[in-house]
Amino acid sequence: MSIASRLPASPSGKASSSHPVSRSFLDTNLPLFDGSPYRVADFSPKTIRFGRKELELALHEMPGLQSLRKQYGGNKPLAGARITGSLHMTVQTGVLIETLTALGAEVRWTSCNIFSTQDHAAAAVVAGPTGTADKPSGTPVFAWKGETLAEYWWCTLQALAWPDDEGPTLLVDDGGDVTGLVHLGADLEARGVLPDASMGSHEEEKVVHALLRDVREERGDQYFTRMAARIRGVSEETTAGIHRLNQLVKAGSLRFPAINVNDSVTKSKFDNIYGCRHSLVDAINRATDVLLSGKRALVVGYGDVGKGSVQSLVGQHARVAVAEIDPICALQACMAGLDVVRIDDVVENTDLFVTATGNAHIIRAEHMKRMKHNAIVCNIGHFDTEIDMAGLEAMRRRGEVEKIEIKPQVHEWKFRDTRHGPDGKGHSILVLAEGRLVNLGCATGHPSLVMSASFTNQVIAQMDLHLRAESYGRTMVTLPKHLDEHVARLHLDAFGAKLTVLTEEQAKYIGVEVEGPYKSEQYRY
Ligand code: NAD
Ligand code: RBV
Repeated sequence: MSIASRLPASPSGKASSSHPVSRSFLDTNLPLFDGSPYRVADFSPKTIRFGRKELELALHEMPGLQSLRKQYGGNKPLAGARITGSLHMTVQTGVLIETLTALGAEVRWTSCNIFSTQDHAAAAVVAGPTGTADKPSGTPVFAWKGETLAEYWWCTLQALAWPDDEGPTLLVDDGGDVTGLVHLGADLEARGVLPDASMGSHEEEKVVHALLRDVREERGDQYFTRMAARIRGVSEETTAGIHRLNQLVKAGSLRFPAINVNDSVTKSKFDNIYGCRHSLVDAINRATDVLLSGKRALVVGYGDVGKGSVQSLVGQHARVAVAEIDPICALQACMAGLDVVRIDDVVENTDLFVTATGNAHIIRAEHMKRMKHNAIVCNIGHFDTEIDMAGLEAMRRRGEVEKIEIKPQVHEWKFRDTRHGPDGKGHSILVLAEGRLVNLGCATGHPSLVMSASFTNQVIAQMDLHLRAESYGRTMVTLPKHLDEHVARLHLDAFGAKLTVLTEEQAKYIGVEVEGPYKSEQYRY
């Protein structure tokens, strides 16, 4: 199916730009600067209604966001903020977007992954709570499920390209792609380097450089420099993005302050663990429907995401082993009663492989060649670096393996010259979501209640940056503990939990205030 036929032929609303019409970007058939108010897959009234109903149900499960709307909706603390978001365009993210706009912000959005958009959520957000297909009154969204890489980076540019050319004042990022694009664009401009696709070392980098080259040719050599100067700060959602921001801080090249949302306790110790506990098995079931009980599973990486992933599989009574590089995490796995193994020692007799390291080159093509017939291979880390998809592709080009689509985001890879498949012929493996994060590619990500805690931190971070970003300097900070405790408190009622209140005497005895914070900064939960 061509892109044009998947996208609305003429998105409603007028394209608004003072610039001449752009050339189209790579093979997208989309003008580099589209000027359209939105691009989504399906903007029919039926899809909008479905999205709206799911947003309403999700809001009920997101008490943190409800509470922020109640507390701040009246005085619009985000008035004047122009927020560009790059975060999975799901139902839960829809509720986040509409919380930001309820608090006064102007918002433009894109997804941070080519497979994670829920098209009905995107449509509902564009229509807005009171708008329709004919008269949308919501937020510009540029995202659809199943983008190509060129479409993905095109969407990211549209979310940054405000119609009046002024750009965003704040970013919400998940994984660092939008922050990285602005930084790379501005850095190349500062160094006087003309970007070119040949500068990229792999396919995605080539697309990014092609985008920067085209922007340079159309908008000159100050486009990203000016944009970066206007951006007052970013709040980053996930571990992978925090790694990238740490590298920028270390190199002294971070251009605006960053709030590390991931390391709020009510984010990483909930979303990364309990979110994955819900959504890993959900994804494997939706993708394959294979029985997990009694099967041998290997989870590579036993950090927060690995711990949630293991719990998810143990809940199905799979026989789970873990691979780790860190002795502390490996010992934690031992204490949880798990075998700690090396992938090379178990690759032939494992039924299911899950990578959760945030690292690269974890499952290599040579491993996949040795796997059992119909072994399932998937990744729940942020990027597609953990499973060697490029290695598999190279084998496919050499005719050594065949790629067969079972359904979108579920592929059989059939090895031609192995002999341990049926009848002593080639074996197959099943790769989910093309090696990208499986819970958002094959399912719908974490449930609303978990995302409520993460996104309450996001909104608090955005309000804080809007109020006083400059006070942080060009560095990365986490939100203070009393706000972390506040976010947790906002979610207790949903469970009917009754918190015990300290007496003055008890508070004095343990050296805290009655109203908190209750733990030192070093406490690990
Ligand atoms: P983490 O740092 O807590 O855990 C990663 C673990 O992997 C660490 O314990 C580390 O020692 C281990 N590791 C690193 N290299 C390894 C290797 N070669 N072999 C074995 N183990 C190795 O990070 P996290 O918070 O668990 O996040 C992991 C990834 O998941 C990140 O990319 C993050 O952005 C992503 N994430 C995804 C979701 C999701 O919904 N899919 C949710 C949260 C985070
Ligand atoms: N994530 N979002 C969802 N349902 O919208 N599910 C997971 C959702 C986020 C989560 O916060 C994690 O850190 C990030 O996706 C990884 O990209």
